Amino acid sequence: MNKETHVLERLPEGAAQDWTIPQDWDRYSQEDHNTWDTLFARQAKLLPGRASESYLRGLDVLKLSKPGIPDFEELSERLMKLTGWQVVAVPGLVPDAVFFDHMANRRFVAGNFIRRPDQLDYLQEPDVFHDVFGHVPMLADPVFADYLEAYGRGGLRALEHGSLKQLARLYWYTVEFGLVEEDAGLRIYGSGIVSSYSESRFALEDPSPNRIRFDMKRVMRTDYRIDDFQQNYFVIPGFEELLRQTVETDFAPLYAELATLPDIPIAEILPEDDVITHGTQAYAEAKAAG
Ligand code: HBI
Ligand code: FE
Repeated sequence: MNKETHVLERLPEGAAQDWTIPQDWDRYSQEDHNTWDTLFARQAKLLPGRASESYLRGLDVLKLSKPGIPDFEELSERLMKLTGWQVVAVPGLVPDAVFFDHMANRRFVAGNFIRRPDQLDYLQEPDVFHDVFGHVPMLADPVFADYLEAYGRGGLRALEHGSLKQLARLYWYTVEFGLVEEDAGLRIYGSGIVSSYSESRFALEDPSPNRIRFDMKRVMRTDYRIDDFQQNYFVIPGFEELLRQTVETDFAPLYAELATLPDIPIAEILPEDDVITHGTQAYAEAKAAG
């Protein structure tokens, strides 16, 4: 999931003008399907009681437990009926403008390859397990579906303002690594967490990371790491509130204001933060000490 590096620069041969490619479902080997099934079984056991109700409902209504790598056409048909979204295949990390344009039109781009059996726990580029298992269930939630479309439109505007860095942090701390406070307690919904065997427990249960109530401006100032577990998780009160703030925020003045404010170092807690867990940062410090 290292997004800073391997973004494709030129339209690959065989890709359409919108950078999509056929999923080519028939080309997956039995080993590929087995990898999906292994990853699926591992996560399915961990997620009840940890993942958001919306996420678990999406997994169920989209029938993602069916064995083997999902066929995007079949998946899109189900998703289209629920929220009007589709899943399209791309050959890797596509340019930002392409990524946002698909999103603004309710098309979620997904890698069509799957990690090798010796890479079950870590890989740099988003594969079909991260993209489909991690992201797509949330798109069956009508409110989250609207949020991601609004984000896509916001991304296109951020490109014009040169404020992509700030907006990308919003994506990171919600879509990829977000937590939500539900009646039953804290739950995970970020794709990078729900698709990770170790981070799905770390994000909720480990004393190391900070867990801070979501504030749009604060999040947009906060650095993040792409190489290891997060040191901060931001907690939304619900998806309605996330959508409301995203739609109601006038981003042009916000970007202008952000340009005058310093970035917030990764693990720093501010006096005005609404803190749920003041993390020990023991995990990150042990890693840094080698
Ligand atoms: N392309 N396929 C793909 N998947 C991503 O998550 C992605 C991308 N291109 C750009 C991008 N993400 C990020 O740079 C934006 O979130 C800012
Ligand atoms: Fe992702």
